[in-house]
Amino acid sequence: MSENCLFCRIIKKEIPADVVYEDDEFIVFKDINPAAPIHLLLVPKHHVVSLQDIIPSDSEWLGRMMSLVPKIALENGCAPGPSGGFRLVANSGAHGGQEVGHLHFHIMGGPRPWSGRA
Ligand code: DGP
Repeated sequence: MSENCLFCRIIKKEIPADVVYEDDEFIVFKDINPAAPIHLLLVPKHHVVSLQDIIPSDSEWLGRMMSLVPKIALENGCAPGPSGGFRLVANSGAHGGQEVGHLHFHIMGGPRPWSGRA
């Protein structure tokens, strides 16, 4: 946990969020500024700043995080199959457009049109 990290504070329930999924390792909540009809943030509970910090020994929990994506998307209204689907975005660092310095995946979906500029 990082004292001044916004997402660590959401994980600790110090700041409210619309949580749609939670387990021992991950939390998923609705983005406060949605760029699509469905816009969720999938966040590991331990503090990792961005994908730039990922090393090979992270592959197991990162694999579990990736494998949650389709389950979370489908359970929260993204339509299945080629006519449905979702967008997955991970902004990393300033040049990647990252604003919150705690690794998160944007999961966006719902009927088009929408910008998806997360
Ligand atoms: P990024 O630019 O990739 O770091 O995305 C950060 C996202 O976090 C952005 O889409 C807006 C969202 N966000 C920022 N502050 C809050 C908050 O307090 N609550 C929630 N639910 N989302 C937030």
